[in-house]
Amino acid sequence: MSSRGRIVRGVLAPHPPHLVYAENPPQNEPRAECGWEELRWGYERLRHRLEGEEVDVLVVHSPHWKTSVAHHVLAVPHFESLSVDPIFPNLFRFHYSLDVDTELAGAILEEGQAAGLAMKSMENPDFRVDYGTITSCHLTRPAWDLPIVALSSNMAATYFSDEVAMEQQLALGRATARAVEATGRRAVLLASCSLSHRHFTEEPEIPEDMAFEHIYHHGQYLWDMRVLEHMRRGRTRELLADLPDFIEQSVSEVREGSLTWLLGALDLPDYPATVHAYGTVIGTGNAIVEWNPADREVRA
Ligand code: 2X7
Ligand code: FE2
Repeated sequence: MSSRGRIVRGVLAPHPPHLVYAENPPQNEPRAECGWEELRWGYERLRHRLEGEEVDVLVVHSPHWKTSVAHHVLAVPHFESLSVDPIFPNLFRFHYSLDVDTELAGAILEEGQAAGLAMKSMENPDFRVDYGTITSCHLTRPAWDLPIVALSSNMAATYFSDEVAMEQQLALGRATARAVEATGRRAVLLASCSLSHRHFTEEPEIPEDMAFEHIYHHGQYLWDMRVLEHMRRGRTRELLADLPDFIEQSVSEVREGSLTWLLGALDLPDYPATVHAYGTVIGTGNAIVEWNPADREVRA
């Protein structure tokens, strides 16, 4: 057991491919003029905050890697391919090349199994990594100079109820935290998801035409603000209590478990989170939110 291992930051790190498109990185084929600045500048603020920190690995939980049986963990040392967004192939054709921290992946698998969770390692070298994982990692760390660990969204329990699924994701989060500590890793955890998820159905001719970009339903906005206020006040228990209604009433992508996993890993933070940005992408609510576990120690 190493005392060095810790979660350096937990981040709500949404993955709309539009944000990568608008940044024009060399890995992405389509070119953009601009767009979604508020959210992109929020990611920039997050990156500044991470600049002075020593980080070994990014651990990401993505709603776009859905599994029906078990929580899956990427367990091949290197992946390289072209990721094309199935809905927005005009915006996201991203050539990725990434390394996986297989030791930490194995430790999460073992800790999850020991906690009674159905877990599986994904060992197919030809597996195509989902765009949620790629986008959140890219926007947090565009240099791609760190290995990652990626976790799937196990949907099995959601067919029973969102409450039961949340319990499992909290347990997976706690298992992740134990594995980070046991392997001595300094990890940044990324919950790759949007908040409210009602979106428009017709894409504007120019995707980055911001005249079309706004929330389409005031109720969705009120929900996003309620959820963010809980985060800003460190009210995680109230947040968790609200999530089933939030999921139902705003079709929220938190249903897939990324946020609940993160809150479990952070041991239900009772300290305020920093909201770096809030904005819409195709009408869905997205926020970049940072928790610094050192804030708990400061208050203790
Ligand atoms: O996957 C997404 C998303 N969650 C939100 C907005 C736009 C595109 O893709
Ligand atoms: Fe998504």
